[in-house]
Amino acid sequence: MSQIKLVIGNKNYSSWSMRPWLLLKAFGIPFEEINIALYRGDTAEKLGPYSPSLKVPALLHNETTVWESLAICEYISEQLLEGRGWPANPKKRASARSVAAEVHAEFPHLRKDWPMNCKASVPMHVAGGLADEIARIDGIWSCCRRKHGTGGDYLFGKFSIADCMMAPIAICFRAYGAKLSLEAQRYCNTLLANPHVMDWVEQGRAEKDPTSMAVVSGMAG
Ligand SMILES: N[C@@H](CCC(=O)N[C@@H](CS)C(=O)NCC(=O)O)C(=O)O
Repeated sequence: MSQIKLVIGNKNYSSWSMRPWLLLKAFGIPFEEINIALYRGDTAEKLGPYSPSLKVPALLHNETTVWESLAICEYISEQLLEGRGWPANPKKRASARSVAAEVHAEFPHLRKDWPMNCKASVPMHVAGGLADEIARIDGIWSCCRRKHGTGGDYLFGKFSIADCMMAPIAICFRAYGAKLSLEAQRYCNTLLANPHVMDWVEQGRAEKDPTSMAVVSGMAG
C-alpha cells in the first residue's frame, strides 16, 4: 500500500505548500498532512528529517522524497495520476507547463509586496514592477481562458496543475484588491469558489499563529 505524506507550513501564508496540497485534494488522493510552523526558532530542526532544502512543501511517497512545489506536482501527476495533472492535449499541456513554470520562477514583486495571507483584506496601492506583474498574470489568465479554456471553467478547461499554481495568486488578488479584466476576474472567482481552495482559506484563517503578522514585512512565500 502506498503511503503519501505532504509536509506543509502554515496554511495562512504558505502559498508554496498550498499548490501540491490542492492537487492531491482536487484529485481525491488520500494523504497524511504534516504541519510545521514556519519562521520559528525550531523550524529548520523540525523540517530537517523531511525536507533537504529545509523548506516546505515536501512530499514523502514510500521511499521517495520530493521537494520544490512544481517538482512535487509533476511527481504526483506522473506517479499517482497517470499524467492527469496536466491537460491531455499536447498544445494545451505545453502552455500549461509554461505558465506553471513562469509562476514558479518569476513574479518577485508579487511575492515580496503581496504575500499570501488568508486573513488579509486590505486594498493596497499598486505601482511599478508589481503593476507589471499583475498585468502579466491578468494576460495569462485571459489568454489561456480564451485560447484553451473550452471544456470547463479552469485555465485549460478542466482543473490542472496550472490552476494549483495560480490559486494562491487569486487569494492575494482578493486580499489586496487587484483590479482585473472581466475575463481574468471571472477565472479568479472560479478559483476562489473551488471547494478545496475555500477549505484551505478557512483553515488558514482559523490558525492562531503569533508569527502571522510577519507577512506584512514580506517574509512569506
Ligand atoms: N521554491 C520553493 C519555495 C519554498 C518556500 O520558500 N517555502 C517557504 C514557505 S512558503 C519556506 O519553507 N520557508 C521556510 C524558511 O525559509 O525557513 C517551492 O516551490 O517549493
